[in-house]
Amino acid sequence: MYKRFLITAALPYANGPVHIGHLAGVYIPADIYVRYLRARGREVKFICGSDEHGVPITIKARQLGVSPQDVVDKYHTIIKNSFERLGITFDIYSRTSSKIHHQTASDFFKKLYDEGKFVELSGEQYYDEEAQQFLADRYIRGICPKCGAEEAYGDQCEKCGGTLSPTELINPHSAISGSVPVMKTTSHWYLPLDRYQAFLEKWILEGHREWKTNVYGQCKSWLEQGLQARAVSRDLSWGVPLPLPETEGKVLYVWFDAPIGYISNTKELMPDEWEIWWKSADTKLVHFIGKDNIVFHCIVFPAMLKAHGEYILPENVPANEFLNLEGDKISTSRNRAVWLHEYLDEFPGKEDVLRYVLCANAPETKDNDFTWKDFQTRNNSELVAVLGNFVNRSLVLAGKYFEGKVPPISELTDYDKEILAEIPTIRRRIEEALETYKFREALKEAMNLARLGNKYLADTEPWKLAKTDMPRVATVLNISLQICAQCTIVFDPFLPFSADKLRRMLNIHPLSWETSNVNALLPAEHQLGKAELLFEKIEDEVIEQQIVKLRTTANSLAMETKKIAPQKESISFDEFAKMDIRVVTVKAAERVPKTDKLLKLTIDSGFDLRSIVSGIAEYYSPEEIIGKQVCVLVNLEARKIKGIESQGMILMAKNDDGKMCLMQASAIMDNGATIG
Ligand code: B3M
Ligand code: ZN
Repeated sequence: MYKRFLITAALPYANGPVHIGHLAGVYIPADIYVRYLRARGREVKFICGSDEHGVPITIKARQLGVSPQDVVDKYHTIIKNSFERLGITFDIYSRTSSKIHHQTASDFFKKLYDEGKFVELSGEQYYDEEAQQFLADRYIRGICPKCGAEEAYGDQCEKCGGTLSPTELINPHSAISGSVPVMKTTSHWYLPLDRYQAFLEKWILEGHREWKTNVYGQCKSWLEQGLQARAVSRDLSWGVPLPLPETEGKVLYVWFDAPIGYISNTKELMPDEWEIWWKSADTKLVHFIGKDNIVFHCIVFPAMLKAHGEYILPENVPANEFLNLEGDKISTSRNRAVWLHEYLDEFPGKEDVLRYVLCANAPETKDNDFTWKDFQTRNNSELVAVLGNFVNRSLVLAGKYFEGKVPPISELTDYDKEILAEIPTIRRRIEEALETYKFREALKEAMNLARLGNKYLADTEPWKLAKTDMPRVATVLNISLQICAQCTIVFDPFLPFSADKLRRMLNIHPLSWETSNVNALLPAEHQLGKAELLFEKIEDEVIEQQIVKLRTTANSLAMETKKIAPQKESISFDEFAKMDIRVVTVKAAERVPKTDKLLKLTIDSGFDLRSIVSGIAEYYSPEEIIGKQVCVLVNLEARKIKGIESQGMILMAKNDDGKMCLMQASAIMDNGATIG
């Protein structure tokens, strides 16, 4: 009933390369699905592009000392190129810094604005007076109130994973200038999602019970919590400027503009027909994403589309879970990943091995783990030993006994008929699995076709009949070669490079998926091509190298990109002189309950005893620090930390990686000795 299929894949942030987690989660399943739809003769457009706005990109730009445009130009090219090399067949891979996207996104916003679909709310937000800009949550750092971790972000603590709001941070400071931010009033526009609660409950909870359980479940819990209004604008200079007067310095929130990138990329691809793809009920729209993007693709973007009123909604959002690497999280910032462009350089000609392993091991319903050992095992004992072995034996025997031609078939035994009858059954199982986004299962069924061929050869042993019953050898090899031809069809969505190679060995053009008559695929006397190895074994040392590489780069690159905090704005001597820093002695110390980083200290300042709360419990136990002479800024305004009055701040030295140590006088001094 659908006339066309509009398939989108999550727009990767252009602040780093693509890694195997992205591939397993999003891009390989999407490409398999699109290749399958095309093989079935359906009209398909496969849409993607770089997501080039948002705070992570501006942070990366600051880290590298370049502009955000430089960052996205670099990574857009790397990402686009590596997808092409892996055979990901987008019809367009564009980018959200394009003019057409800026225009499309701001028009989309303006329509909702003019129709009163937004609410405008003013509120207090942290502002960096030195950098003269409002601070997005990611740009505010401070001590996590939940666990005491230093350098927690304004929206999240990476240490304990707690969700934070900037005002909860202890000792908040700007990640841009390091200064203490001030609260300033700013206004933003919000999409009142609560107004779409009833619609979304009906559309999802009643209308899409067929969605994957991990997706349906996440939507259900979001809806049960009750939807809140979400900001659609931000105080940032990098992004799609708001199409409203007096809003310079404000841009569309990245998660408002990015999904509209699917529309603008389609518009770029088909300037005249894009609307039929996005506005006709007989278009099937499917979003391929990772699980962290479910709420944006199932709740926020559909609410935006509904608010706009002219667009269709996604028919399915088959999100995958996460892929881990050697038992731990993949981390871009810690360079703990297998980067696609590096894999392609280090494993030339093995694109399909990665496609195979990441599909066979895909985190379709739960997080899964990629190990280099499993990569090797699946290559050697599945691709080489089953599919490669079957194809090679069929072609070598045809070369040996029939001059490389497809031999004629004579009468069929019951076993032959059984084998031939199994082929359409396996194909049907592959189709059912692919139609319902079960790519692991579909690939397993495709491998069952190769297993069927392998078993058929092993059971009939044509090489033993060559002397006595050539007609029988001919029949067995004819059927084996028909199965090889079927393999070029069913493996094409998964292993396009190998399917091409197998077609060359069989000397055939691409066969239509709809060809169901297995006997007619390769007519008798058809001249085959040269037999080659479809896959080659991967040796232990190759895998060992990758494991060693992961162990070293996962730390070294973080070291290489270790950033020394930039020098702060210069200050006058008078400003410095305002600080009153003293040598003091720690008289008592205890852990702050329910935190793992905070100590409550009682210090003798020479003129009083006072308490100070400090985030040093990870480096000093109470016993270790009692009796030590340390340096304290005694005239810092007192503040409550976890309910404890803290009067001053202990001076600590801190590395880029967070390691800290006390600053101490090089000789015993009087308590209260001034430091200046
Ligand atoms: N840029 C990818 C991510 O969250 C995000 C997807 C946008 S799709 C519109 O990693
Ligand atoms: Zn924390």
